[in-house]
Formats: sequence, C-alpha cells, structure tokens
Amino acid sequence: MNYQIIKPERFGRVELLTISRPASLNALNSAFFAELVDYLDYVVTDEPFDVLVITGEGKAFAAGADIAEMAGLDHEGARRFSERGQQTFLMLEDLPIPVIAAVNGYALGGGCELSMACDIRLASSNALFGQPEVNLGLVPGYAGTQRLSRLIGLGGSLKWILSGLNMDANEAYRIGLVQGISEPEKLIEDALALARRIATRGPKAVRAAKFLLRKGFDMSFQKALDMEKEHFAELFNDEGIEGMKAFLEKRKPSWEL
Ligand code: DAK
Repeated sequence: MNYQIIKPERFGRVELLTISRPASLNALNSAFFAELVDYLDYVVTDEPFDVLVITGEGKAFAAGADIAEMAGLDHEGARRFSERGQQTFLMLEDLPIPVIAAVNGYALGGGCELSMACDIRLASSNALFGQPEVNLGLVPGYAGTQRLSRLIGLGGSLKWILSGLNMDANEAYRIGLVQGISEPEKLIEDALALARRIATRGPKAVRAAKFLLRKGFDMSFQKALDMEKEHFAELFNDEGIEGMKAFLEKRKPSWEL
C-alpha cells in the first residue's frame, strides 16, 4: 500500500512512524485507519524491527478523530466508526514489540486514545492531553473510557473525561499518564534513545515482558503468576542462557541465536 498519511522511517532496529496530516492537526480519518491497519499487519507478520516510535508532524500528535468525518455519521455508522478505531488500537496494543508514543503537541480525543494504546508515552514540554469529547456532546469512542482509568485510576479519569478539560505535560507526568518529558527539539532524540536501549536488550525477553505485563493486567494474580513462570522458564531454552553466560564471561551478549 502506498501511504499518504503515515510516514515510516527506519533507524536500525527501531522504526519512527510519523502521522502526517498537519493541516488538520493530524485528525484521525478513515484513510489514516486504513493505512495504519495495513502497516500493523505488516509489522505483525514480518517483525522487521524491535521497537516502534509513533509521533505527529507539526504542532499536534493528533487532535482527535476527524470531526468533519464524524459529523456525517448516523447511529449505526457511529457504532462501526467506534468499533474500527477500537479494533485498530487493540492491534497496536497487541503488537509483540514495544511501542513508544512521542507526543509532540496536542493529543486530544482519539489522539490521546492513540497514545494510550502505546506502551510508553513520552511528551514534549508543550504537549497537551485531554478527552474533550463531552464538549462535542460525545464520549470517547476508541477505548478512552477504559484505558485512561487503567493507566491513572478511576478518580482522575472521571475528572478529565467528565470535564473535557485539557492537561499539560507536567500534569500528565504527575498523574502517571506520561513516563517522561522532553524539550520539544529533543523529544524524538530521547524517544529514539529509549527505543534503542530497549531494542538492544534480549529481544525475546522484551517481547515476553510486554506480553506478561499487558496480558497479566486483566487476569487473576495467580493465573498471571502461572503465566510468568512459564515464560521465565521458556527463556532458559535459549536467550536467557546466552545473557547469563555473557554476564559471567564479562562480555556483551549476542542475541543472534
Ligand atoms: N477533526 C477535524 N479537523 C480538526 C480537528 C479534528 N479533531 N482538530 C483540528 N482540526 C482542523 C481545524 O478544523 C482546522 O482546519 P481549517 O479550519 O484550517 O481547515 C485545522 O485543523 C487547525 O485547527 P485550528 O485552527 O482549530 O487550530 P488551533 O491551534 O486554533 O486550535 C485545537 C487547536 C486542537 C485546540 C483545536 O483545533 C481543537 O479544539 N480541535 C478539536 C479537538 C477535539 O475536540 N478533539 C476531539 C475530537 S473528538 C466515537 C469514536 C471516536 C470518538 C468519539 C466517539 N464513537 C463513534 C462513539 C473520538 C472523538 C474525538 O476524538
């Protein structure tokens, strides 16, 4: 597929994906979703790199679902619209590799929901987060009502979603929505540095750790522990052996097994 809106750029074992529709503040429209689904299909099938970083071009990460497109929907169309967004963001969340959102500006509505489907959020100091759907007489429709409370708790989520207020990067950091703040000109460098750091750890261990954290979150504690034990043991069949051997031999591990 020839992408018009998403722009992938490879940096070794890390890929930077830029949402590029700056005249509409990267508002998420049908064309964006079609391209993202195609791209995620390719990433899941080929796993051609180890960490994905997502950012936006210009002054927005994404200012929400495309209101001009949404305004024409009827009841059934809205259900499909919401379902497509939910499924796409689930695909993103379920990628076997880690995904970092480098939030460079507005992350509102669907844009905030997109960042929350990523595993880690780094924000530029001028980023603005919010779920302003109630200002439009709507509710978040891309899992915002569910992911925000899982990330920051119910009380804070009720405050932000019911008020439709925006929060700045410092507030987002304080409540745990973002995991780091960078000066705008350093954001991509910092996000790529974190991505490279992750990409040079044991690739199977990183994938297993993401899977355990994500899947275990919605399971009973005991079931999650059983699952952890199995993945822990599995790594002793290959990568873990090399990692521990390298430590004892005082050398860097070679993950090419
Ligand atoms: N959709 C479409 N176009 C948008 C947009 C959006 N979300 N946000 C901005 N734009 C467009 C503007 O219309 C403008 O276009 P032109 O007039 O130049 O053609 C251009 O981007 C630049 O925007 P502004 O001129 O407004 O720029 P400012 O710097 O003055 O203001 C702003 C920036 C981010 C404060 C402002 O643009 C703004 O308030 N934007 C809307 C933010 C917002 O409300 N976002 C949430 C969208 S609702 C559901 C499924 C999904 C959802 C809900 C329900 N179900 C199916 C149930 C998700 C909903 C949303 O995400």
